[in-house]
Amino acid sequence: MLPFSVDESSPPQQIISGSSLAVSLPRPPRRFYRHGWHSWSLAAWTDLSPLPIQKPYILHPMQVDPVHAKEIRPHGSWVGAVEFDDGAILLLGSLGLGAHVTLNGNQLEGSYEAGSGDWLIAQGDEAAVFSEYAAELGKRFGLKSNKPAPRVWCTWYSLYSAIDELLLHTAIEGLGDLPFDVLQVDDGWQTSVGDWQANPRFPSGMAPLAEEIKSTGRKAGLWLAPLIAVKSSKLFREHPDWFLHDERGRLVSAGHNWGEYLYALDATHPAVREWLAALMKQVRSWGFDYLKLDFLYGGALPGRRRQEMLREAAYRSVLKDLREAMGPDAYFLACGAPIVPSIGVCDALRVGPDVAGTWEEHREAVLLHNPTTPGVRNAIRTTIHRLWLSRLVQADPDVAYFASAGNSLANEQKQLLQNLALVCNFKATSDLPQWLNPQERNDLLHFLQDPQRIERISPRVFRINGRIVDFEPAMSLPAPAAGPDRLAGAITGWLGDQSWALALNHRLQKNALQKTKRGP
Ligand code: 9PG
Repeated sequence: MLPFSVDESSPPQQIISGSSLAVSLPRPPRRFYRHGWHSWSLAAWTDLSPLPIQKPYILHPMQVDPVHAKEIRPHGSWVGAVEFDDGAILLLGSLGLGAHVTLNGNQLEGSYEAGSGDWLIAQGDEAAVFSEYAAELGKRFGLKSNKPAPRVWCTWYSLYSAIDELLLHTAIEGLGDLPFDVLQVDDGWQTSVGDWQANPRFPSGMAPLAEEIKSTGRKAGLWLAPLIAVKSSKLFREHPDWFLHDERGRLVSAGHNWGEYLYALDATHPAVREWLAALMKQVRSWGFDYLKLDFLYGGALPGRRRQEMLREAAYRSVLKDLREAMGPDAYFLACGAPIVPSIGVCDALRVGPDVAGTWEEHREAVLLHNPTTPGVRNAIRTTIHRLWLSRLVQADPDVAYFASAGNSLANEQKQLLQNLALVCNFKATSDLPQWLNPQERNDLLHFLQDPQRIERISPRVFRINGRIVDFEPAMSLPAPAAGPDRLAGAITGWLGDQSWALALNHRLQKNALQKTKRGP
């Protein structure tokens, strides 16, 4: 490990090459900036105590970088920073793929998974060091696309997977002339995750749906998770050899969702590459010109690939192929996506976990120490800590809510989320038109159409059209479970690791959804 030290007389920015680097800190730090691996993984300033290992373990491949999931020292993907008592920041950030930064006592250590690469060491205030890091990444990975930021209505956060042709038709009509640029169909249209054909709830097929959306003068958007498949899919049953295996020849888990195990495609396999390109061409030929490609971390999981290469390099290479196959005119939103390897390839990147109709769940936040699960507080916290990415990519903070029906958010919580969308300049909602009262519909109209003047006053405080907005209420992390919560956490964590319990939970949620989709 290359030793390196900095003090007040060091230049504010230096670029050093090496496979691993240990930067001795001039004085003890008080906080650490953690940067999670992909869209949903936590990004936040934390104190220096160990962050409890998040539960359940079965979800690690889909929520954090599984290679570092059990690291208890402060650590992060590609970049880490420390803050000293006087507020000064020292950042260590890799300018290449497959790197990790850990705080080890009074040393900030960075190392590449394989080979070596450049590192930026920057000192200054928070805004300055992150802006420098973004600028250096931009030189190597590419800059933000010049496509205008779209205003999106998406099906997920109202209808979830319970979508069908008729419901969408009603929603499209109800949206009337609200100024959305994109109507995006999310999860629920496909036969199975892996089998990307319209299911029986879309008897007319996908092309007429895209056509109907486009007849309203908007782009048609579609959700797919092209790099993973569920165990029960036809794709997995017919091509088990297309999926990522480990050194011992066992399948690599990509997590557990939709009530079953997920597996990741080995995108270095030539047949997989052909299949992916054909899939992109197919959805484009149906008429969809906005693609939300999700669960993309599947392309960068550790495992033994056909063509041996760094896992993040394999991911970036397939991402470029997907982009090429969909064509430069398509708008590409990457979600569940490893952050740095997606820069310069997609148009927009989800920079936080999912929102939900709740602020925070005690079970997830406290019992399971899980800051990745859907919830407004988790989404705001991580997104605010990723705003420095805005100069590289359109940062998607996920949707905002306007309806009082269908969620349990307080007004201030809904407003904080709406303000987050303004700060990111990425405006989206899933609110069903029939759930909005006239006042709420009017608020949504103004949100979509009014220009905003945004000024950043401090890392967490903004002035939006003259109004002061402070995101502080969403910033801290709940204290680790204590007393009876510890036992409850152990039991909940154990249950969460049982595939049957997750499958049962999935069935219960699906049934509940069938009841609510007719209206709150
Ligand atoms: C569709 C959804 C929506 C949503 C995506 C993604 O368990 N998890 O950690 C987990 C996180 C996110 C997630 C699903 C599961 O949601 O972010 O917008 O498209 O898929 O299924």
